[in-house]
Amino acid sequence: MEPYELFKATRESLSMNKAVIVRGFLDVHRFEFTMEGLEKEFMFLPDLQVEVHDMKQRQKDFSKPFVKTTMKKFVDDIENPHVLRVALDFPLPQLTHVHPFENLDDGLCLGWAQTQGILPVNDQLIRGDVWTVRSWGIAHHAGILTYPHHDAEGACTYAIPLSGVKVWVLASVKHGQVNQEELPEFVANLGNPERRLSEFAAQLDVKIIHLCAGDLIIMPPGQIHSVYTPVASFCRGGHFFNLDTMHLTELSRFVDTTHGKFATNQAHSGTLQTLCRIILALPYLPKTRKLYKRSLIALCGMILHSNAYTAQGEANQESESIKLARKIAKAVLFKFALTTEQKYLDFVSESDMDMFDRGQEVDVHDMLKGLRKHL
Ligand SMILES: O=C(O)CCC(=O)C(=O)O
Ligand SMILES: [Fe+2]
Repeated sequence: MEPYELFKATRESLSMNKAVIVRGFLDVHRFEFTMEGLEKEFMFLPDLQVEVHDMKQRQKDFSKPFVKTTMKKFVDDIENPHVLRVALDFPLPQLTHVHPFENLDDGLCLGWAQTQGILPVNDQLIRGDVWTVRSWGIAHHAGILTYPHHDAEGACTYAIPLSGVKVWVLASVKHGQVNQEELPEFVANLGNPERRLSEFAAQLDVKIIHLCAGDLIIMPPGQIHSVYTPVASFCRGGHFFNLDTMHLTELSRFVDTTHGKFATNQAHSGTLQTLCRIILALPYLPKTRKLYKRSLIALCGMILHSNAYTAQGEANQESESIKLARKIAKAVLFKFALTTEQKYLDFVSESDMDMFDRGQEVDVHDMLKGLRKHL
């Protein structure tokens, strides 16, 4: 398949809540999961302290699995049968998603790259995680299970094992089995280590994928997944936001807000800034760029009613970009007669609607163009 066709098909699948797998995507035969290999590939500093999850600690207290070690010691322990550890989230900002998939990242492509004529980036304090969540590495010792969860903040996630194998379990709620109101509790129960995925067989469609070195998986926002790593493995991946999956981002952030500490693995505070930047680009979208009703409304609602999505204990943010994005968001929601927060929340939680549906295509480009005067 031509790269551009592959990109378009992937964007379409993600917006329909379907994960995408590309076998043999990256040539990884030169990569070696040794300290030397990591130094060569990523310039890792062997003596730098890293915080890792230790499985003995996790067994004692599920919420406190952390221990400090060095990168070198972590890699040496791959051979040690008494130590079982995983190092999550090494930021690897030097990596970008591999072509053609870097263009799925509307936060970067539309938002941060193309709105500087509207609001210069140089004048804005940008949260560090805008930069660090976009690409990272995870390193596993052999035999580690990551319990079912969805990734934080309603981002899409991609992952490519560079070595080893991963048994990647994708779980999706069967049509009509769980409604929006029940979803936070349901996701929390799924992630409870005392429970088993098989207990939820009536409500879930489950697919088991063996992800080999070089294979790529891209998951839509909120995708429930559990991962077993049978042999030591290094995996690279990243998070991104896409305009056509905003209805799923909204749903996932709704779950995070309600049951945050169970359902997610970390918080990404730059999300709001990136979503604002995507909104600033809306008045400039060409007619060829399709817009879907529920996805567009969800994007605007997450900004205009941002307090509804602030994770417990997180401070509200105010900035020039939020003020400007709110003007656009308000006008869009007005167009759909969603003039109050309650009307908006009723719309996104409407029980007749499939909560994973992006909605019908809407012809609002002329209306959006008219909003350029606010910018
Ligand atoms: O590899 C794992 O154990 C977990 C990976 C994961 O959950 C992710 O990349 O989102
Ligand atoms: Fe995950």
